[in-house]
Amino acid sequence: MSSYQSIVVLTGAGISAESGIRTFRASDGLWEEHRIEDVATPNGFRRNPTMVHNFYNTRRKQLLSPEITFNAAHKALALFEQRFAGKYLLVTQNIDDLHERAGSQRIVHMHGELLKSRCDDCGEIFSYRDDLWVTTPCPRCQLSGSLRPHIVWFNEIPLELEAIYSALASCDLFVAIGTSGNVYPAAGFFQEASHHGAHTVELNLEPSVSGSLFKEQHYGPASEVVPRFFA
Ligand code: BJW
Repeated sequence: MSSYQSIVVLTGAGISAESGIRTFRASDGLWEEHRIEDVATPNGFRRNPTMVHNFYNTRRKQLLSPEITFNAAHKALALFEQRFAGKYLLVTQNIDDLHERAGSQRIVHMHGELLKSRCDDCGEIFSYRDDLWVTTPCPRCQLSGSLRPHIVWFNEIPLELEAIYSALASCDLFVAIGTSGNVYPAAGFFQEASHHGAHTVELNLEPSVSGSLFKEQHYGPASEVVPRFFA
């Protein structure tokens, strides 16, 4: 690893699976029980904000429950960041805060954060650990019913793309961890990095849809393969 000067790591739901947070596309995943159009699109929220708030309130409560803690994979990334002398960026698609709890600092939540809310009217973002209701007024502009989860839904533009593409253009190592490669633009990041000359690595429980296109692959639970790779 000491031969690399600039590293981008992309994480997905698989890194938090062993912490007890469900992934999306597994047979027991979140999308088996909920229609994406209902709970993860701007139209779904417009149609039934109460149902969408309930969906995220339930997940917020679960994330804050004592049994949910970061695992060895989150910790290995945080320790690696501390000792790596070069440029490093952790891009996560996850909306949980387990990377932060493990100690990661240079991190971008491209699909938003579960413990934040945003005012649709004034745009202010708030730390939010309580249940969010349709009637909760915006603490800044006082408008009622304008708060929404600070989440990037389908057909919305992911966050901090400029910083991400800039890091992808200059990295010499790109590592994707625990993501199925189904959701764009994140699913195309390895090709972007590779196009600019980076070595690309997939760490996953099983091959993702584009696993064979990575230059190096290691398969197994994140709590085992990630600490081994970043040792
Ligand atoms: C383990 C493990 C263990 C298990 N150890 N591994 C056609 C029609 C309409 C739209 C599109 C279209 N084609 C493309 C689009 C765009 C669309 C898209 O990609 N759709 C696809 C479904 C086709 N994308 C968007 O709309 C995005 N926005 C966009 O494109 O804007 C336009 C634009 C972009 C760029 C520039 C300019 C304009 C927005 C996408 C938002 C995604 N939001 C969600 C919901 C977030 C909120 C929530 O959590 O409720 O984000 S969807 C969901 O999927 C979530 C995740 O971040 C994301 C990725 O999932 P992930 O992490 O890969 O999880 P899984 O479950 O799929 O996979 C888990 C993996 O872990 C598996 O591989 C397992 O093997 C592994 N694993 N246990 C290691 N122990």
